Amino acid sequence: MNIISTKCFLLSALLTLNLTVFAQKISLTDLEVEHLNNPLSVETSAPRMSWKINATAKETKQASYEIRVGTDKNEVSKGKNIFWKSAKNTDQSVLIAYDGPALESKKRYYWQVRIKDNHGNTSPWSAVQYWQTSLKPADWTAKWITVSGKDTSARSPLFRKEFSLKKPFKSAMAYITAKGLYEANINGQRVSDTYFAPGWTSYKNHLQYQVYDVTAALKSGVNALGVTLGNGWYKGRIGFNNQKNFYGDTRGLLMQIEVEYNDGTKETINTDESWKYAYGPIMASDIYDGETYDARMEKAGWANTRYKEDASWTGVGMMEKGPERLVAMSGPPVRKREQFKALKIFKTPAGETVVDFGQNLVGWVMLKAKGAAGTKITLSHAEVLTKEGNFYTVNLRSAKAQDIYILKENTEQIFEPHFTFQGFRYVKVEGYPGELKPEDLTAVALYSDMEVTGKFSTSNALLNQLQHNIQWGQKGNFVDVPTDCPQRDERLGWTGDAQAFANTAAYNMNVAGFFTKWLKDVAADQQPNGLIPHVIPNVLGPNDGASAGWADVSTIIPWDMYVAYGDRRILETQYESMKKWVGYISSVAKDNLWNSGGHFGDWLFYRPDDDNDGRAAVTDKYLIAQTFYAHSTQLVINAAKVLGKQEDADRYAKLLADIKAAFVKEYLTPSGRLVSGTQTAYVLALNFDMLPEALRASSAERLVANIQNYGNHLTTGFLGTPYLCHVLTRYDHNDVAYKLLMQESYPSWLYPVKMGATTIWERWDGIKPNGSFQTPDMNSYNHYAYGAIGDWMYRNMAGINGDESAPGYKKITIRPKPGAGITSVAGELDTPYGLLKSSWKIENGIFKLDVLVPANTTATVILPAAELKDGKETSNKSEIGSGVYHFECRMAQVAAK
Ligand code: RAM
Repeated sequence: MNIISTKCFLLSALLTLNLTVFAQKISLTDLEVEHLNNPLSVETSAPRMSWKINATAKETKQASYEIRVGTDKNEVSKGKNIFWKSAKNTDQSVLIAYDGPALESKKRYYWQVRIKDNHGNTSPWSAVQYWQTSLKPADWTAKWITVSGKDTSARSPLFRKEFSLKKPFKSAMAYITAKGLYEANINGQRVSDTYFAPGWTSYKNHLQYQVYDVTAALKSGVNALGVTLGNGWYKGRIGFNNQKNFYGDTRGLLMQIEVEYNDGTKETINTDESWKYAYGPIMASDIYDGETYDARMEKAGWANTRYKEDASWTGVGMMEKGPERLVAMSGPPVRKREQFKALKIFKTPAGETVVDFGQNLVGWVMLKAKGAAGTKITLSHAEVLTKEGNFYTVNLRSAKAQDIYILKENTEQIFEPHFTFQGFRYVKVEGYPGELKPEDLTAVALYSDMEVTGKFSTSNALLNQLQHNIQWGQKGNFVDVPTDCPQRDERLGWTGDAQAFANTAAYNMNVAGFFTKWLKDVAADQQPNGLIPHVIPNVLGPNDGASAGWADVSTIIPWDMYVAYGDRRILETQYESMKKWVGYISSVAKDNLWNSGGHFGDWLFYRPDDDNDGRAAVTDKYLIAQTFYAHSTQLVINAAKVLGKQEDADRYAKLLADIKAAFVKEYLTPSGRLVSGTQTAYVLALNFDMLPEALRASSAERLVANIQNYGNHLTTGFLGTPYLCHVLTRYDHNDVAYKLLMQESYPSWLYPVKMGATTIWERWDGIKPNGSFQTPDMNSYNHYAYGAIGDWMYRNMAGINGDESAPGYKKITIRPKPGAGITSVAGELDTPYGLLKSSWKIENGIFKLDVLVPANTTATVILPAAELKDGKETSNKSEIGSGVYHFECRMAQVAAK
C-alpha cells in the first residue's frame, strides 16, 4: 500500500469507527452470572446471566435479547462454534437462566449478549464474559492431609510440596479447601487477595472450596506450594460457652491443581502422602483471642522452590473424608478494604500507650517494628475509652483480642495476623521498641467484598453520621456471615439481627450473593421438625431456636432478597425451608395461637433502671410471636404466588385468616386497645395488618400518643424498631417519624451519634448520658440491628422504593417525603438494571427533585404536592421511563398537609 492509500484507509477506518460509535445508542455493561462478575465456581446447572443497559435515549426498554455461549472465547466473539444461543423478544435482562445442553464440570463457558431496544437501536455485542462450572464429587482426586499424630498444637502448621511442570502450559486452576482456615501460596506468593477462606458454613453439612486461576503464578519447571492452616471457626473457640473443636479437632487441607498443557494433555497436583509439614511462626491463633506470631520461628523461603531445609520436615498425616458435602463458594470473598492511619497516639491517665484510628472497624492492625530479637509487642483492641479516657476491654468478655508479635533480629518487619480479626477503634501498644510513630501503624478493615450500591446524604450532618455508622455496622458484621457483633466472644450469625437489617443492607451494598450463601445454611441447620436455630451456622444446641422474630429469618430474608434483586431462585431454593418453619409454628400453636416456647421478645427495648412508674416498654412475648406467625405465613403465601403454587397460596391464606382472628380474640379489646400498650405492640400489629381495617387509624393514633408520652422518644427493641417509622409514615404520621429520627436524646438513633459513635450500638444507651457504660455482659458498640432505620431513610427520605410486583427495581416508585426542616437529600441505588438516583432540595419554598431512572425500568414519581410546570400546578404523580428528569412543587402545599 502506498502512503496515500494508507491515509485513505485510515480515514475510512476512522469514519467507520465514528459511525459505529455514533450508531451505538445503547451498550451493555456490568455483565454478571449468578450475581458475580466472571465467577469461577458456578454450581448450578442453569447459571443465570444479567446485564445492564446504557442508553442515551429516554424511555428505553429492551425489546429483545440474543445470547450466545461457547467454550472458546475467540470463536464466541466471532459467532462460531456456538453450542447454545437464545434469542427472545422480552424485556427481561436480569437473571436469564442458561437453558442449553448439560454443562460439563470445571469448564469455562464464554458468553456474550446483545439487545434491541424499543427505539429500534441494536447494541453491539457485549464484551465476552465467562463462568466456570464447579467440580462434581468424582472430580476430586486430592486427599485430605493433616499433621501426623493428633492435631493438638496451638501452632499453625505449614504444608509444602514441590512439583515440576515439564511442558509449556496454557492454564492452571487451583481448587482448595480446609478444615480450619487456610492461606495458600504458590512460589512464595499468596494465590489470592482473599482472607478467611474457606469461609464459615454449617461445616457438618457442607464445606466451601475456592477456585483460583493460578496460571500466572506457576512457571515451567519446578514450582512450590505452601499452605498455612489456622483454627478459625472450625476448631477454634466459638460461642460464648468457651467451646473448642466444635466442628472437629483436626485441621486439614484439600488442594488440587489442574494444569492443562499447550498440547492438550493434563496433569493434576494433589494433596497426598507426598507432602511435608512443619510448624511455622504462628504460635497460636484464634478468632476471639487473636494471634501470636514469633518471627524467630519464620522459615524463610518455605513456600518457595529451592527450600532445602524441608529435608527435616515431617511427612503429613492422612485424614478420612468427612460426611460434609464440598460445595463451590457462592458468596463474595473477604478482602482487605479501607485502611486507616493512626489519628493520634496518646498516654491514657492509667499510663498506657493507646492509638486512636478514629473509626470503630473490623479487621486488624499492620504494625511496623524493628528491635532486638525476642522483643515482644502486644496489641490489644478496644472499641471505646472510659469516661476518664482509659482503655476499656471489659465488654469483650472473655475474648482476649490481642495480637502479639515477637521480633527476630534487628530488621524492620511489617506484621499482620492471618486467622483472626478484631473489632476496634483503639489499640493499646505494649513493648514497642523505641518511639511509636503514627506511620508505624495502619488499621485495615476486612469484610466480605460486596459492591457498594447505595449512597445517602442529607443537609443534616448528624443524619449523615448516622448513615456512616449504619454502613460501618454492616462492614464490620458482614465478614462471611452476618453476625451480631464482631468483637466479644460471640460474633455469631444471630438470625433476629440479620432479618432486622437485611433490607437496609440491600440498599447499602449488593448482598445478593452474601445472603444466598448464608440462607443455604439457614435451611441446612433447620431441624427436621422445622425449628430454625437462633444462630446460623448453629453452634448452640440443636434445639436452641424457634424464637419469634429470630427464626422468621427463614421467610423474611428470602423474600427481601427476591424483592431487592428479582431473584426468584432464592425463593425456589428456600421455599421448603420457609414452609417448614411455618409448619413448626403450626405444630406448637394451640387454636392458631403461638403462645408457647421461649422468645427473646422485643430484645433490648427501653427500660429505665428505677422503674417505679412502670415505664419499661415490655411487650407480651406471645403477642409478638403471633404477629410473626402471621408475617411468616404471609411471606409463604407471597412466595407460593410467585412460584405458581396456587394451592399452597390458598391453604396458607386460610391459615393466615385464622391466625389474625386468633390475634384479635386474644390480644385486642373490643374498643381497640392491645393488651400490651407499647410502641412495639402497635407497630407490629399495624405493620403486619393484624387489626381490623376499622381500627387501624385509631391504633396508629394510640401509637403516636405513646410516643408523645415518652417525649417523642422511641421505646422499641430489636423487633419493633425496624418497622416503627414505616408504620408512622404509612398511617400519615410522617412528622412523628421524623421527630423520632431527629431526636437527639436517649433513646434515639442520634443519641449515640451525639456521643461520638462511629458505628451502631447494640443498646440505645451503650454509653449513658453520664459517660458510664451499660452492663459489660452484653454491650457491643458495633451491632447493626438498630441500623434498620436505614431502610426508612432510603425509602421515605430519598424516596427510593422497589415494587413487589416487579422485583429487582424493574418497577420503581420515587416518593420522597420531606420533613423536619431538612433542606436536601441525595439518594442513589445501583439497582440490577443500573443506577437510580433521587435527589431533592428545597429552595425558596420550592421542592426540586432530580431523578435518574435506569434503562429497562419504569418509575412512578409521586411528589409531596402537585407538580409545578410553567407556573401551573398539575397532578403530583407521573409515570416515566428511563432517563433524567426534573420536577418541582410548592412546599407551602406540603406544609399545609
Ligand atoms: C445477644 C445479642 C444478639 C441478640 C441475642 C438475642 O447475643 O444482643 O444481637 O440477637 O442476644
